[in-house]
Amino acid sequence: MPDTALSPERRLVTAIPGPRSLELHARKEAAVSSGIGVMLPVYAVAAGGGVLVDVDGNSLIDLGSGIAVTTVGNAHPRVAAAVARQAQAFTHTCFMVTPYDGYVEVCEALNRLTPGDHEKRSALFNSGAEAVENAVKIARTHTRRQAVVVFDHAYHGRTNLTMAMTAKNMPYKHGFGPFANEVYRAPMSYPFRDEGLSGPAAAARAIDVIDKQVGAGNLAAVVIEPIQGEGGFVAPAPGFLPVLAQWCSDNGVVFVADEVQTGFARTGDLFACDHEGVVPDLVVTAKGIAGGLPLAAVTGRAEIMDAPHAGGLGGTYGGNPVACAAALAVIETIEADGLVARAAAIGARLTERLTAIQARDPRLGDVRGRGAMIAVELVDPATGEPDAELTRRVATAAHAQGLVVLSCGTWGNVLRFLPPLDITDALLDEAFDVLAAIFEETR
Ligand code: PLZ
Repeated sequence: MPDTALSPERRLVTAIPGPRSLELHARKEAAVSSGIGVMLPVYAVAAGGGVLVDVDGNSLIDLGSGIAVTTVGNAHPRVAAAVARQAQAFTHTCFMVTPYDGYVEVCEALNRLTPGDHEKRSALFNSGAEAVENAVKIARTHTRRQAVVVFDHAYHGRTNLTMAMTAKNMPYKHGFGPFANEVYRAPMSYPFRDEGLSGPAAAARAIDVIDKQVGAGNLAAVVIEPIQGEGGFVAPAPGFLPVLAQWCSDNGVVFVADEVQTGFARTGDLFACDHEGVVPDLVVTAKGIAGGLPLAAVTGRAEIMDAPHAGGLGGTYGGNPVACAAALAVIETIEADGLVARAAAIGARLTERLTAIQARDPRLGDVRGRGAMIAVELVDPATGEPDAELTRRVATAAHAQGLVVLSCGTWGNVLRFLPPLDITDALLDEAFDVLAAIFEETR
């Protein structure tokens, strides 16, 4: 049996993926729909402390957190204990049948922690996409309007309504239409590709499109990721979000922040909106909220959240008690372990490492992001054209050397780094030494 012990180190004992992973992957190919893709077919047996151990005994440095989910650390002891305790008490009753206090407590915490000190209410769901859909339902009942505005490069999910809201065709939408209607797209602030357009000017450009093509009187909600995730870690220029939020407020439009990827300490603030003091009407959270258990939420102004008729929102599993126990442990951990500050420190470290590589290598077109949500956009230095091929080569080489790195971006040319916040500086430094060498080798 290979040694699969968890220790905070990069340890390569076979090729990546190793023979046991390959065996499991052959079974996957035979049993799992090929519609479910796998980025790196390394089959996990344990994870935590910034590494992931596979069935062959390899230990990989985790720079992905399962797509920004295990922010407090994988199998964090406080989360694992809370889950075990709750699972032994009861696993489900359905909150809509016979409720329990964990659900209420999570809502109280969300109401307290999300931006703004107005009176709030929350509702719990299972996935980010489901919560985004519910935010739209709530905004529509509140405003009695139908249109929804989203942005270029946006990602909001894979359900029918959220596919319509997501920008990128491949792989999310191709062949899956027809899509929900009354969804309109506005231009995003994308500093690297906007040629110096300021945040307020980019907001004016978006507002003009919204005003001329939709009309505020028809518009229920503007839904935006404060830093776009799948779309390429696009952080809008300063002033973009505040101007947009103010326009929404002036026009009776519900401003919805999709903080599914950015929320819960990820960006070096508890929520990315906090960075510019933006107070959304509704905030959508998921991913990092529960340390890996499926949970999502919509939180916002009481008068908006209470607009749907009684019984109009819900679902069998929404706010499952085990997931709620995990969320309460996550919230406690963020505070106890000082994780907001830790995310900011990780961001500073990664930015420094990447800008050092960038100084010698113009293919690194843009280093951006905040906190433990940092990315580099790779381009052809001569033309500035996106270089997806280089991105693939670097990611593949990184995987082979035991780094779990993800790519993203409309053009597939962005490498993104989303380490769990319990990762050590030593592991981060080792990972970026490996990456620096890969950039040298791919010249
Ligand atoms: N909103 C901002 O990032 C999920 C998608 C992975 P679910 N992002 C990862 C994939 O390829 O399916 C996401 C997000 C933002 C909504 C969602 C959707 O969250 O929990 O995946 O439904």
